[in-house]
Amino acid sequence: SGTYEFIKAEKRGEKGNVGLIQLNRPKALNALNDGLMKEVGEALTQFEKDDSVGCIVLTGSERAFAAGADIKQMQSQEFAGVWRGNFLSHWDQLTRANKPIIAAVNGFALGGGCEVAMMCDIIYAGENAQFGQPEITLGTIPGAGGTQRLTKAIGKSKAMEMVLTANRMSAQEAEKAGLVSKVFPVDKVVDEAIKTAEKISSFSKITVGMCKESVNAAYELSLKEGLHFEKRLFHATFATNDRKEGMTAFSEKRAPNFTDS
Ligand code: CO8
Repeated sequence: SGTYEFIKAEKRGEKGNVGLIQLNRPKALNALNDGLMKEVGEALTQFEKDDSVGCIVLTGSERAFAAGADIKQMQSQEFAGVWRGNFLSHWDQLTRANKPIIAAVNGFALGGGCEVAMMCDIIYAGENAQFGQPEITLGTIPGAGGTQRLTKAIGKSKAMEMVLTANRMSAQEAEKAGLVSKVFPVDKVVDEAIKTAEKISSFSKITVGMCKESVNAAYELSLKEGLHFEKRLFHATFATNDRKEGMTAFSEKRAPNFTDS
């Protein structure tokens, strides 16, 4: 893992099979400037390439996951420039990762911070987490999925209310609404995310990748197309050594030894 200005990246877990990316711009509550998002992309590329890493955890500090896109960086921008440069379009690199990403969210996850968490595959929240889309207070609108992924995650009425009022949602409400899968004490959430990531990393990377791809297809495809896609991937697992090993190990009452092949 290289040296970064705005993030920290290291391998964690007993077997070093978890890639941990920590947003580290504490004075600005991890506001997501261009440099920070570029570094997240670089760390992600490293962990995607690293065969020993099976799952990635993205976190911030105990006070803030991220308080949004960098407002000071956006303040002086004008329409023609952001349109021509397709401003912030590179953020979606997170959504193209093959390996699963768990967001471990403490404190503020606002605007782009909430959107980045929603780009991840699983969200764990600390008890102090607060999710919100306050863009409307700045005269702008969510631009990285806040009107789309949030609506799919918690439904129209709750999403509409958050986007139109800027009201924040607590960790407990977010769990109830299905935005996050589990809530933990603040000082435990990263460890719990790493534990889950270690478990995911213990399975075949091929199978993990197929599970992720297939669940994500549910967001894009009709039920009929999605079921067809799933069935084809299911059939494809029968071409892998790891499917054979998994079923053989079960029959022989022993632990499987997956080789990612
Ligand atoms: N951008 C830049 N700086 C920020 C940001 C931000 N989003 N959030 C906080 N900071 C800075 C503050 O300016 C302050 O800096 P300084 O000490 O130099 O004044 C420092 O962080 C600490 O913040 P506060 O003093 O405000 O701390 P408080 O505890 O009083 O308040 C809050 C914390 C409530 C989180 C408050 O900082 C806040 O409201 N922040 C802005 C939240 C926000 O509106 N976020 C949405 C931004 S817009 C956005 O994300 C659009 C996304 C579009 C993405 C499109 C991608 C394609």
